[in-house]
Amino acid sequence: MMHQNTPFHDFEEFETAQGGGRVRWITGIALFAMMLVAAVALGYGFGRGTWAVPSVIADHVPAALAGWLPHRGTNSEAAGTPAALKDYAFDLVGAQAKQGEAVLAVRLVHKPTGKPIPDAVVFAHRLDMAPAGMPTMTTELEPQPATEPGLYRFKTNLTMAGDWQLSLAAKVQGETGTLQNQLALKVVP
Ligand SMILES: [Cu+2]
Repeated sequence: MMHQNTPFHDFEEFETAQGGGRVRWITGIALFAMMLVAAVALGYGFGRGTWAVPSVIADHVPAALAGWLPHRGTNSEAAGTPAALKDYAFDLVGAQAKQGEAVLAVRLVHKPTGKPIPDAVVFAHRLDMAPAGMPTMTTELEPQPATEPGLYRFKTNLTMAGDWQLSLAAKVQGETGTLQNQLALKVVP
């Protein structure tokens, strides 16, 4: 064959190539397409929470990033929370909200003492309708200034009535690791 190791230079060359070359060319395209589909499927799985990042990787990701990693969507108190942080929890102020624009407030408390934790770095990284079977339906979350210590607020738009889930992560001063909580929110029309 003429072009053992060189790719085809133009379409005409492809057209006039003998069977072997053409088959290899088509196989290459098919392979690429399959990889593309696999990659998209994997990404979709991550988005839906079907896949979780293996702990081997997740454990070594900087805390600032960890909150943004995809994680399984169903557990309330995420399994990834280190033991020292099990004493901390988020509480949603008002488990019910009206449909439309809203400011959600969560309180971060140290459970044994009941004290609010004011200086945590809090990420509200996802608000979605996974509990209503719509894990891909998400809405915006915009951090707002705190109005009292230990209270963290986020502006959002609750576009649909039903069951929502707020995924939060926090770095607590003096504690290693990242606290991860998922809070249920009921939105009424
Ligand atoms: Cu929905």
